[in-house]
Amino acid sequence: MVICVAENINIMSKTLGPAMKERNAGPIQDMALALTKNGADYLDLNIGPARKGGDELMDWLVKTVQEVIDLPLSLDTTNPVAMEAGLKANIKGKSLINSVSLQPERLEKGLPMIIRYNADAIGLLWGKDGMPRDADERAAMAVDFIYQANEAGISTSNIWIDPIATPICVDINQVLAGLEFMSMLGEIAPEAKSIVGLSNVSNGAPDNLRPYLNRAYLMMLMKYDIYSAIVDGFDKELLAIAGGKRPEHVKLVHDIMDGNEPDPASLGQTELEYYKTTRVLMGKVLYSHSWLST
Ligand code: THG
Repeated sequence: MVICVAENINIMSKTLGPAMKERNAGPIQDMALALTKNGADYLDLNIGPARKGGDELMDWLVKTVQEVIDLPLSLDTTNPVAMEAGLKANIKGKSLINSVSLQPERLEKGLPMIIRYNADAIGLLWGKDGMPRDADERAAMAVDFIYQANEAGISTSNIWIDPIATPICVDINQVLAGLEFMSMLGEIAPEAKSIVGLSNVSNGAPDNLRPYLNRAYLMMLMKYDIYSAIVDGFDKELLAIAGGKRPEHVKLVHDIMDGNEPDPASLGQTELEYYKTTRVLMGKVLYSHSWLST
């Protein structure tokens, strides 16, 4: 079972963005109920950088959502004042702070909030010099993050490490580095949890094809016991995979990763799609928007 954090309540959304700005609860509560019904485990409340009035917005958003559902919340903002407002407003379950990074200022403000509000936090592997370039840099940053959290009195088990997924159409090497890092994390910090934003990988791909990339990448990460994922909570097939309900597809993907390639001619439609997508995500085939039809 992979914990699913639904990403859909975000200020970039064409419908919910305006609803947040107008403090129009209806569309947001409808979305929260729909995501809960689909089986999401957490709801990510993403208000972005929210420089102006972020604290009021996050306070309102948490209360609005908690009027209708009981799921734990992931509070997604880079504004520490808005983050604290959300932590204060939350009256149900343990909050997930999304996120604390290795940037000195975010670390300084973020770590004490974990303690003060008895929260979990996503440890985003983003440092002074930006994004890590490969799996080893991710490993070094994960060790550094966990060390600093422990020094501040935080248990490793409260940290969900996020290696930062980036779009396949921008750089396949980062997709591979994320996987390689996940294969290392269990040894680096067995008590740490992990989380990956699956939709980041398919960003820029045609909308109707994004689910193939998201689902295949999830199955690949499951080989290394990924703990949780940030997901499109309306992709029911993805939620089924995360819930352990597609063992035959997961096995196919893991076999391909192990070099046990099936004969493509023997595969059904869905299996063939996962076969092609896994090979693209492994870097064996160059990504293009038409990867499924060639
Ligand atoms: N790690 C962590 N937090 C994150 C991310 C991550 N938060 C933000 C992001 N990545 C995860 N959230 C989203 C939200 C929406 C989309 C992708 C990731 C998305 N939205 C559609 C689009 O842009 O085309 C629009 C959908 C809509 O209109 O609602 O793709 O990696 N810790």
